[in-house]
Amino acid sequence: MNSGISRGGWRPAAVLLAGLMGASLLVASPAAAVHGAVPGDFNGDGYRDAVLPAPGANVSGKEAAGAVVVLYGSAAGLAAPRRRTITQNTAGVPGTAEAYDRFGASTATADLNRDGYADLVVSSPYEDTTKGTDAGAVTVLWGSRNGLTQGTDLPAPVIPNWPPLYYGLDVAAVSAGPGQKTEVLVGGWRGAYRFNGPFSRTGTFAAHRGLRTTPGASPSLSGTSTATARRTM
Ligand SMILES: [Ca+2]
Ligand SMILES: [Ca+2]
Ligand SMILES: [Ca+2]
Repeated sequence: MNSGISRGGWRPAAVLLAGLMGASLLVASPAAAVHGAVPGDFNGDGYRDAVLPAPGANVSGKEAAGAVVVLYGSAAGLAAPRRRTITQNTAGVPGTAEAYDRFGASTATADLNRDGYADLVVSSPYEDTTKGTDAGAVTVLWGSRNGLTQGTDLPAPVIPNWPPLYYGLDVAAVSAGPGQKTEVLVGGWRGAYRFNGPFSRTGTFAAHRGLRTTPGASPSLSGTSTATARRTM
């Protein structure tokens, strides 16, 4: 469950982030209040919001279950009182906080469903699922007028002889245009997975594929399909 990362490895980052919360992040945002015009604006008020991942966070006694802290911006900048902590135990978020899930190990932001509200991709690469121990999980938290309140899973494609492992070690998201131009890339131990839009906040997407990496060989595409995201844990 805990392979790959030492138990205390995330604490220095958490301390650094705590320091940033009290210093450089508390600056005035120059953003104009235009809905949909500001990257990283989860509640569409025109002010960029900030994400502080805390994958080493203890959640209800579960060590390193993980959390992300969202600081909502305003005309006065970011401030600790306008923060919200999100875990797998938060209502509307798939899954349950368990020891060493490390929810928040990687995050990425883009407006995946093109509704004007930025969305947040959050991984928990040490999640145990029906696909195996430490198979990993990736969740999309959808932006709305009330911020990030609902999430759906972005499950690894089912590819024969290629079960996911540490799915979500890294994530990236791009919203470069409608449809297929919107993408989420998920890195795992055995390769990368690519999801194409259009995405919807009910958890659907158009297509995904696995880019398998074999030592000493060139990466090759291992599977392509059309699917609806559903948690199978
Ligand atoms: Ca905002
Ligand atoms: Ca979990
Ligand atoms: Ca959105």
